[in-house]
Amino acid sequence: MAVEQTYLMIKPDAVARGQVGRIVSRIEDTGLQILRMELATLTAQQAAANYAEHEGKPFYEGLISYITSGPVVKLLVSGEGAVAVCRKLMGATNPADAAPGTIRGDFGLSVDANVIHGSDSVESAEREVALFFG
Ligand code: IDP
Ligand code: MG
Repeated sequence: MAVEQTYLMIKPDAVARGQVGRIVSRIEDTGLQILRMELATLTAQQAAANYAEHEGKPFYEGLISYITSGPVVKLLVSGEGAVAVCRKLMGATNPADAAPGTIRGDFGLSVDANVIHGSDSVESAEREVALFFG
Protein backbone atom coordinates (compact mmCIF):
# COMPACT_ATOMS: atom_id res chain seq x y z
CA MET A 1 0.00 0.00 0.00
CA ALA A 2 1.01 3.53 -0.67
CA VAL A 3 0.75 6.71 1.36
CA GLU A 4 -2.52 8.35 0.34
CA GLN A 5 -4.54 11.40 1.24
CA THR A 6 -8.27 11.22 1.88
CA TYR A 7 -11.03 13.70 2.61
CA LEU A 8 -13.28 13.12 5.62
CA MET A 9 -16.18 15.25 6.78
CA ILE A 10 -18.02 15.01 10.10
CA LYS A 11 -21.60 15.77 9.09
CA PRO A 12 -23.95 18.36 10.68
CA ASP A 13 -25.90 15.86 12.82
CA ALA A 14 -22.75 14.67 14.60
CA VAL A 15 -21.42 18.22 15.07
CA ALA A 16 -24.81 19.25 16.55
CA ARG A 17 -24.79 16.26 18.94
CA GLY A 18 -21.30 17.07 20.24
CA GLN A 19 -19.62 13.94 18.87
CA VAL A 20 -16.69 15.65 17.10
CA GLY A 21 -14.08 14.94 19.79
CA ARG A 22 -14.89 11.24 20.04
CA ILE A 23 -14.92 10.81 16.25
CA VAL A 24 -11.61 12.66 15.80
CA SER A 25 -10.09 10.43 18.51
CA ARG A 26 -11.01 7.36 16.50
CA ILE A 27 -9.37 8.82 13.40
CA GLU A 28 -6.21 9.58 15.41
CA ASP A 29 -6.23 6.09 16.91
CA THR A 30 -5.72 4.57 13.43
CA GLY A 31 -2.24 6.15 13.32
CA LEU A 32 -3.15 8.19 10.25
CA GLN A 33 -2.13 11.83 10.33
CA ILE A 34 -4.58 14.74 10.33
CA LEU A 35 -3.02 17.40 8.10
CA ARG A 36 -5.91 19.89 8.16
CA MET A 37 -9.10 20.24 10.18
CA GLU A 38 -11.63 23.02 9.87
CA LEU A 39 -15.19 23.85 10.94
CA ALA A 40 -17.24 25.25 8.05
CA THR A 41 -20.73 25.37 6.57
CA LEU A 42 -20.81 24.04 3.01
CA THR A 43 -22.16 26.17 0.20
CA ALA A 44 -24.87 24.68 -2.01
CA GLN A 45 -22.29 24.61 -4.81
CA GLN A 46 -19.78 22.60 -2.75
CA ALA A 47 -22.50 20.19 -1.66
CA ALA A 48 -23.67 19.67 -5.25
CA ALA A 49 -20.11 19.11 -6.46
CA ASN A 50 -19.38 16.60 -3.69
CA TYR A 51 -22.56 14.62 -4.36
CA ALA A 52 -22.80 15.02 -8.17
CA GLU A 53 -22.92 11.22 -8.64
CA HIS A 54 -26.23 11.13 -6.71
CA GLU A 55 -28.05 13.87 -8.65
CA GLY A 56 -31.51 12.71 -9.68
CA LYS A 57 -31.80 10.04 -6.97
CA PRO A 58 -34.83 10.25 -4.65
CA PHE A 59 -32.71 11.20 -1.64
CA TYR A 60 -30.59 13.84 -3.46
CA GLU A 61 -32.52 17.02 -2.50
CA GLY A 62 -32.72 15.94 1.15
CA LEU A 63 -29.02 15.11 1.14
CA ILE A 64 -28.06 18.58 -0.13
CA SER A 65 -30.28 20.39 2.38
CA TYR A 66 -29.03 18.19 5.25
CA ILE A 67 -25.32 18.59 4.45
CA THR A 68 -25.70 22.40 4.21
CA SER A 69 -27.96 22.64 7.30
CA GLY A 70 -25.17 23.47 9.76
CA PRO A 71 -21.43 23.34 10.29
CA VAL A 72 -19.37 20.30 9.33
CA VAL A 73 -15.78 19.43 10.26
CA LYS A 74 -13.59 19.04 7.17
CA LEU A 75 -10.50 16.84 7.54
CA LEU A 76 -7.53 16.10 5.33
CA VAL A 77 -6.04 12.80 6.47
CA SER A 78 -2.87 11.12 5.24
CA GLY A 79 -1.11 7.77 5.65
CA GLU A 80 -0.66 4.21 4.38
CA GLY A 81 -3.85 3.13 2.60
CA ALA A 82 -5.71 6.09 4.10
CA VAL A 83 -8.75 5.80 1.80
CA ALA A 84 -9.53 2.17 2.66
CA VAL A 85 -8.55 2.51 6.33
CA CYS A 86 -11.03 5.37 6.75
CA ARG A 87 -13.84 3.66 4.82
CA LYS A 88 -13.45 0.65 7.12
CA LEU A 89 -13.42 2.88 10.20
CA MET A 90 -16.61 4.64 9.00
CA GLY A 91 -18.64 1.46 8.47
CA ALA A 92 -21.54 0.79 6.10
CA THR A 93 -23.57 3.71 4.68
CA ASN A 94 -26.68 2.73 6.64
CA PRO A 95 -25.90 2.80 10.38
CA ALA A 96 -28.35 -0.07 10.84
CA ASP A 97 -25.97 -2.23 8.76
CA ALA A 98 -22.73 -0.77 10.14
CA ALA A 99 -20.76 -3.01 12.49
CA PRO A 100 -20.36 -2.08 16.16
CA GLY A 101 -17.00 -0.36 16.62
CA THR A 102 -17.37 1.61 13.40
CA ILE A 103 -18.15 5.33 13.55
CA ARG A 104 -21.52 4.94 11.81
CA GLY A 105 -22.30 1.79 13.78
CA ASP A 106 -21.74 3.57 17.08
CA PHE A 107 -22.89 7.15 16.38
CA GLY A 108 -25.21 6.97 13.34
CA LEU A 109 -28.95 7.53 13.59
CA SER A 110 -30.20 6.83 10.06
CA VAL A 111 -29.02 6.52 6.47
CA ASP A 112 -29.54 10.22 5.91
CA ALA A 113 -27.94 11.29 9.23
CA ASN A 114 -24.97 8.97 9.10
CA VAL A 115 -22.33 11.06 10.84
CA ILE A 116 -19.39 11.02 8.46
CA HIS A 117 -18.35 11.24 4.81
CA GLY A 118 -15.15 9.72 3.44
CA SER A 119 -13.70 9.59 -0.06
CA ASP A 120 -14.37 6.24 -1.76
CA SER A 121 -11.20 6.11 -3.92
CA VAL A 122 -7.87 7.87 -4.41
CA GLU A 123 -9.36 9.66 -7.44
CA SER A 124 -12.39 10.90 -5.44
CA ALA A 125 -10.04 11.96 -2.65
CA GLU A 126 -7.98 14.15 -5.00
CA ARG A 127 -11.13 15.82 -6.30
CA GLU A 128 -12.63 16.32 -2.83
CA VAL A 129 -9.41 17.63 -1.25
CA ALA A 130 -9.17 20.19 -4.07
CA LEU A 131 -12.85 21.10 -3.64
CA PHE A 132 -12.70 21.60 0.13
CA PHE A 133 -9.13 22.67 0.80
CA GLY A 134 -8.21 24.25 -2.56
P1 IDP B 1 -21.23 6.67 1.34
O1 IDP B 1 -21.40 7.96 2.12
O2 IDP B 1 -21.10 5.49 2.26
O3 IDP B 1 -20.13 6.75 0.31
P2 IDP B 1 -23.14 6.92 -0.84
O4 IDP B 1 -23.89 5.79 -1.46
O5 IDP B 1 -22.04 7.56 -1.64
O6 IDP B 1 -22.60 6.42 0.58
O7 IDP B 1 -24.22 8.03 -0.46
C1 IDP B 1 -23.82 9.33 -0.09
C2 IDP B 1 -24.66 9.79 1.07
O8 IDP B 1 -26.02 9.91 0.63
C3 IDP B 1 -24.72 8.80 2.24
O9 IDP B 1 -23.65 8.94 3.13
C4 IDP B 1 -26.05 9.17 2.88
O10 IDP B 1 -25.91 10.33 3.71
C5 IDP B 1 -26.90 9.53 1.67
N1 IDP B 1 -27.69 8.38 1.22
C6 IDP B 1 -27.26 7.32 0.50
N2 IDP B 1 -28.26 6.45 0.25
C7 IDP B 1 -29.35 6.99 0.83
C8 IDP B 1 -30.73 6.57 0.92
O11 IDP B 1 -31.13 5.53 0.41
N3 IDP B 1 -31.57 7.41 1.60
C9 IDP B 1 -31.15 8.58 2.18
N4 IDP B 1 -29.87 9.00 2.11
C10 IDP B 1 -28.98 8.22 1.44
MG1 MG C 1 -20.02 7.79 -1.45
